[in-house]
Amino acid sequence: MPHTDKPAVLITMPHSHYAEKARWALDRLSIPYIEAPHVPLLHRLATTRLGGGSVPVLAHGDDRFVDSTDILRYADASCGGDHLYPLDADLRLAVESLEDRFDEALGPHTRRWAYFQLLPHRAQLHHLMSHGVPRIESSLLTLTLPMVVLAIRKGLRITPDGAQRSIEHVCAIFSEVDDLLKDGRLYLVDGRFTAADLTFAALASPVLLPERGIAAYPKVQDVPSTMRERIEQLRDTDAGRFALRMYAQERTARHC
Ligand SMILES: N[C@@H](CCC(=O)N[C@@H](CS)C(=O)NCC(=O)O)C(=O)O
Repeated sequence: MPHTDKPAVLITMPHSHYAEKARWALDRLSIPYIEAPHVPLLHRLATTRLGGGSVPVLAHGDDRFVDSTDILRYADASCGGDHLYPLDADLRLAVESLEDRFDEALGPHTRRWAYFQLLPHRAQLHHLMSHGVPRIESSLLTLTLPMVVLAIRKGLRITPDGAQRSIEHVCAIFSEVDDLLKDGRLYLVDGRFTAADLTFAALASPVLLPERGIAAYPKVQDVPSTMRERIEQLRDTDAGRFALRMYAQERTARHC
């Protein structure tokens, strides 16, 4: 922990699932922090000032963490370790490799598919992207939303084909998790909640919309019917049920 009494500051966008991954870890380990949510594009003013780019960024004293995995490692180490990452080297490796796999092969695809579904629905999108941000940013988003949508469409290559490929990637990762769970285990590694479970559940949240999840997310009954049907299919898999159970049972504050 740095030599400061001030709480850490977590820069986020309200709908970001990587930000949710970091927020979950900080909440779980009861690390004091203040969240500073920003609308897309303006988030870069806050993150670049701290030496980062994407969200989340965590600033604590003089320390800066510009990637969700680094934030989880920092949170775990701040509490003496063995909370999100086992001390045992082999188990830690197993947790870290699943975390990397979900970071690389799940998070970008749940995001692309969900954006494809929601980008045409401007009122819902505005709500999603402005939840909790400074009022001035919420007003500005009314003007900048077309630019934000264009930037997201181009930057993440949001096309019908891209969305189709992404949902196939999501299903492949869900099948991998289904296979891991086949032996009846309750958690992915080490019989207890770790960064692997947290990362899977947080990064799957755009395709599951868990009730205790990201506050800005719409309810499943309010999303377009094609999106809702797919979400219901994914919820009805072992991996989907597992992620929802992690949200129901493990999205709680614990003292470290
Ligand atoms: N590897 C990064 C990925 C974070 C990421 O992709 N964040 C997205 C939001 S979900 C973002 O900030 N996109 C806008 C940008 O890159 O400026 C992490 O784990 O923190």
